[in-house]
Amino acid sequence: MSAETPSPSSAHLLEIYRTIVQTRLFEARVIALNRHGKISLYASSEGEEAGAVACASALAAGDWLFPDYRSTGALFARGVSMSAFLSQLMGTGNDSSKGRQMPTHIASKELRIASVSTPVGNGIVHATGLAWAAKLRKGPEAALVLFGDGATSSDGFHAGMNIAGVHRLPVVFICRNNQYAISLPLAMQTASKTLAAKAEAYGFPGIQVDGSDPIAVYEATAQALARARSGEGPTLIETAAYRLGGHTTSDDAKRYRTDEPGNAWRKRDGLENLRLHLESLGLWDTEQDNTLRDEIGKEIDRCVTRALEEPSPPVSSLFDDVYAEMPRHLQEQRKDVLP
Ligand SMILES: Cc1ncc(C[n+]2csc(CCOP(=O)(O)OP(=O)(O)O)c2C)c(N)n1
Repeated sequence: MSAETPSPSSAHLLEIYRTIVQTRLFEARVIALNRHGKISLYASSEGEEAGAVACASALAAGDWLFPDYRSTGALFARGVSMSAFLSQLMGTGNDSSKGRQMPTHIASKELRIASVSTPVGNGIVHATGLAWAAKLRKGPEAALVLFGDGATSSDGFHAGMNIAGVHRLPVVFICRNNQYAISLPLAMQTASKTLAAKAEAYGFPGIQVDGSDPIAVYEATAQALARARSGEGPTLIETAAYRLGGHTTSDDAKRYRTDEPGNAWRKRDGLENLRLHLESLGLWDTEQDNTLRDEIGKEIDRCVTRALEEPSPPVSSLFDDVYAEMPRHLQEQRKDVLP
């Protein structure tokens, strides 16, 4: 990192830590809700929260975030409330997409968060498109897109990286290398020595950062965003991580891998790393940590209780929002469904 690397202030570091803890506690509850049949599917980011929170914390208000389905920490860092996310995960009437999207596929125009897109790698193209538009309009905003190692084999990755390099677009690519794409290990995904190396072919820098070091992730992202804004173009940041859980709550990772690597990665926990760092700076102690966890736990209780009481979206809403003028076949279907 260069001498000008923007480092997070103490207040910002504490905020990042709180958001990482919030993400960990929230996801544990979401998985319990899934087991109780209240949420159909969830992709846990356990062990990867620190990287997601840290990179999104480097964004400016006017920038755009393009998350994927394993980006909960980034959503919280960007300002998504636990209530709004629970409504989305449960598909209640308060969900902005009215229960029509897969769980985790949240979007917010106000917070400048593009919708999670199910096809792997799509977000890369969308973020590149936004960055291209920003450049043409001479806007100040940059785009940050999160994706996994498996997405580096997608069409979207190559198309997005190529155009971003050609036009020196203000976009930052964060590739969470958590070493698995569902059951496919990294060695079967690519023969490249690193994922960061792929940037070289497209003519811009690719760097590797430890995803369990939130300060390093923040600084690398802040520096890449600064490059993007000054017209120097894109950056690919590969964050080293490990997907500790199954691919989603519907996956059983024991069927295709052993527990040993995960056990070793648990000791590299970004949450613990930052907590120890804050303690060493005299900014944090065990009592504050217990209080924080207690407060967040109670807030999660309140949000879950509220979300469970929210009514489902009305069936009539199924037909809304797609066509300015509803085609005849949908009008007929609507008549069949509604009393
Ligand atoms: C184009 C496309 N192909 C396949 C899938 C099915 N699929 C969903 S997630 C996933 C794995 C993605 O792995 P990775 O990008 O490494 O992210 P991770 O889940 O490990 O965080 C696959 C193959 C899909 N959604 N889209």
